Amino acid sequence: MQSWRAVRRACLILTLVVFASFGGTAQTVWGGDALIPSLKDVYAPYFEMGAAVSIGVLHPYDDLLQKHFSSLTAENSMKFSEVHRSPGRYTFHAADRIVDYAKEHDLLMRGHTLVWHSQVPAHVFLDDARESVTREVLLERMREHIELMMHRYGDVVYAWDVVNEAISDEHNVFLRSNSRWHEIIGDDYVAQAFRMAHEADPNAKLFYNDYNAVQPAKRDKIIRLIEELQADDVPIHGVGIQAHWNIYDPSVATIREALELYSQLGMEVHITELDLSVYAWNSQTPMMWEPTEEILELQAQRYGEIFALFREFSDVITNVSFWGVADDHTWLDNFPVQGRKNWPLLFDEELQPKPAFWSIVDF
Ligand code: HXH
Repeated sequence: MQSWRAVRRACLILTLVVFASFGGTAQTVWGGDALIPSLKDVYAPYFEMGAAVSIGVLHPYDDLLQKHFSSLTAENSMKFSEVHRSPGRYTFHAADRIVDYAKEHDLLMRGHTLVWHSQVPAHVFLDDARESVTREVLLERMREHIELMMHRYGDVVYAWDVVNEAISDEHNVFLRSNSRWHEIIGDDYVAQAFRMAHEADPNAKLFYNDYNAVQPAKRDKIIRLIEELQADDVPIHGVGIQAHWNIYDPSVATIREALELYSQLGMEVHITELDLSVYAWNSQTPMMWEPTEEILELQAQRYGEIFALFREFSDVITNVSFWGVADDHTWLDNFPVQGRKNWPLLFDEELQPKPAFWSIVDF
């Protein structure tokens, strides 16, 4: 395989020489950007390359998005709370803008997400007297929402996270208990959502999406859920592994084991929300003001190993999407600790490729 780093170094030297002899024109002749390979081109033989976006980054990230990615996800704009904040008040502006951008630039879109316990307004579960609605009413509202979203965006969105995060993290608990969908509808709410989604758009690929999805206890519960759905002939076409990981965990062996088991379900796997936090999850790792070189190298090495694994499983992994584009904007800046900066992505705060970028294109 070609070594992009060596090619880049050679070109850089050449650029400097040309620059020295012809003055200011060199930059336009050799334009630094051309030396950076396109992620989506490098990975075209393996899977789609995606990124989560909000409308605010479409313009600043325009070059990066068009050069490196073949798929987009709306980070927040398609969530229930964004499109239907209060009864009868629909706000599609942001989602429409992202979908129009995807259309304009010929990008695929993943739809995120239809049925989730979080970022869903309370009114969905309440009647006019502010009492909980019945199962029948909630099923009707679920159907309305699913149809609304899938009909509006079905021409661009090719895969939907129909249900997000339904499995409990608690030992010996199967479905998450703090979900109003689960509380009011009951255990079959997941199956109901998938059936409604398939009726709304029979061509859409329907995914179940979750975090901690390679952690053995949760992984096994996700697999059990999917096997139960399959046994009941519920239309489901893929599993989404969020992959909010960090530079220490989970181990490559743990990820491999999970991919092997998920492969056996006979469905597609999407890596839906990839990022590698520089802090261990929920741990006491010290706060940094800047990532050190060692940390960036460790992150690069981890990204390299993880993408080698993804390439190995490219017969089942069909889309790998990052939860963001560059380190200047990431949801991890405020999570789990408010105000704490993080650097989990492939491009730095100046939108330049990081060591992690080179380690996944240089193989
Ligand atoms: C994802 N959840 C969502 O799918 C996505 O829509 C959102 O934009 C970002 C991430 C990941 C997540 C899951 C659980 C969670 C936080 C984030 O809850 C915790 C709360 C405290 C400590 C640990 C987890």
